[in-house]
Amino acid sequence: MSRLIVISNRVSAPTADKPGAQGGLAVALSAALREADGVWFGWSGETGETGEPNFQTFDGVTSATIDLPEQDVEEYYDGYANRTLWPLFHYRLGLTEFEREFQGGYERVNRLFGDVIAPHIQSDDLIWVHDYHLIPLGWMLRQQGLTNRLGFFLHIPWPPTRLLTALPEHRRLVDALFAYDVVGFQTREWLETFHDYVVREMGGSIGEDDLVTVGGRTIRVIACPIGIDADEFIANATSEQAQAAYTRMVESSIGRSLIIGVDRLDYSKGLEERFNGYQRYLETRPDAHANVYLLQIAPPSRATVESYQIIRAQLDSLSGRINGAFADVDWVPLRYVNQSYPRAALAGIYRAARIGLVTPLRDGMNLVAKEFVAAQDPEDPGVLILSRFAGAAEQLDSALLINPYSPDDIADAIDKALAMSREERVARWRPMFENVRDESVIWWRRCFTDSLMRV
Ligand code: GDG
Repeated sequence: MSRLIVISNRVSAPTADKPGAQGGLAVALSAALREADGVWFGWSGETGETGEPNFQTFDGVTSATIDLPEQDVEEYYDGYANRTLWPLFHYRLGLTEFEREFQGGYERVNRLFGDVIAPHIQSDDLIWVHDYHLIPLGWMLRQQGLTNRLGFFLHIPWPPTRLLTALPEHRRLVDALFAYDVVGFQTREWLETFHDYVVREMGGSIGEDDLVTVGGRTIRVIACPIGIDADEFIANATSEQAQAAYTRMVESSIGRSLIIGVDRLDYSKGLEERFNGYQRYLETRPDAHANVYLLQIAPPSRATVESYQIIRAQLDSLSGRINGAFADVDWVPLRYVNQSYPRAALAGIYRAARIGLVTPLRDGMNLVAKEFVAAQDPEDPGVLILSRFAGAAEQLDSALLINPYSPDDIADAIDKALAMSREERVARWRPMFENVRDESVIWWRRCFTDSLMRV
């Protein structure tokens, strides 16, 4: 059996210093690494001179991390990954920064990853690279003479061709993807936008059996939606910690319906639009006041990037305005919380909610939507309101699908969800639940690695 080598910007496998539960991706990949005697490579998150990777094995999983010099972190991670590719790939041209230094840093760090990792690769290892931080890594590894089976999975959307061509080095970036044998996207939609680029910009062709050819090179390009560790999450939702969180929510709700939002604080998640939609609901349905409240959990992320500081300040002021305008002596319409909660507690909170409000403006997949579905009580499930622009909408199509840019759409969906009969809630929830259970994160991992093993 071949070893599996996973490479991502950060390693999220549990280690001796961070032994706790780490989310579905870490669980699924750790299980695969444990079985296949593999290694997970990535940046340690620390700044310093890059030396040999620091190998450690915890709970049967080996991780290997390197430090990066401060300038590399600024140009590669804060710069090209988070100020250039992230906004551009989420259709936010206005937030995208084009700096030659960022692109230089990106290539430098990808080359560094290649140099450091290549000596540790054995000839029949299966290599799986993750996400937009490391697009050129496959090419760098080929430069080192590696002929291994190489796969790449993109966790975020693939942008429309006309948007992508705003990136000065777009062709170079996409050319690098052709060093891989298998490239995976979250949805059919991102796959088709990629095909469009290949045909229009590269003069390539799309063949049978997911094959894509440009020049003399053919690779397999697939759609393979990521899922959650459904069994773990279902068990989570009825655990003691979840029960405690559930009771805490129910008691503090005093009969009011809870609407829940959970997101990293990121401008792609449509938090401002969500608050505006909720405000529209409150303005237009004065009779419903005091019967509902919105709990938004939003732990800060990427706080060194200016666009994240701006969105945070905007949400602080918008949440203050909403509460100032609508709150009563015994009712606060919006509880806005910038801290993170343990996964089991989140599961209990999802279960206590009447509505899950998931309104990204663009999202590769969105796992919160799937976690919300998994956590519901089958006899009396809550309603998922989901942005049609989340990758998850392809699978969770019996949710109330909305346009997150429209405050009226959001307000109407809240109204509809609160009035929905139990029968309709169950009928909408069941197919979503079956999807979340069947197309789990383990299914996703197999979907990708099976494809890679066929090479
Ligand atoms: C990228 C893509 C794609 C959030 N708050 C807390 C907490 N979370 C957890 C959620 C969920 C995860 O963070 C967020 O996952 P998402 O999928 O929603 O979003 P991104 O972080 O943007 O992830 C995305 C994903 O990659 C996987 O491919 O779906 O489209 O953008 O699991 O529960 N977890 C805990 N406390 C919190 O307060 N413990």
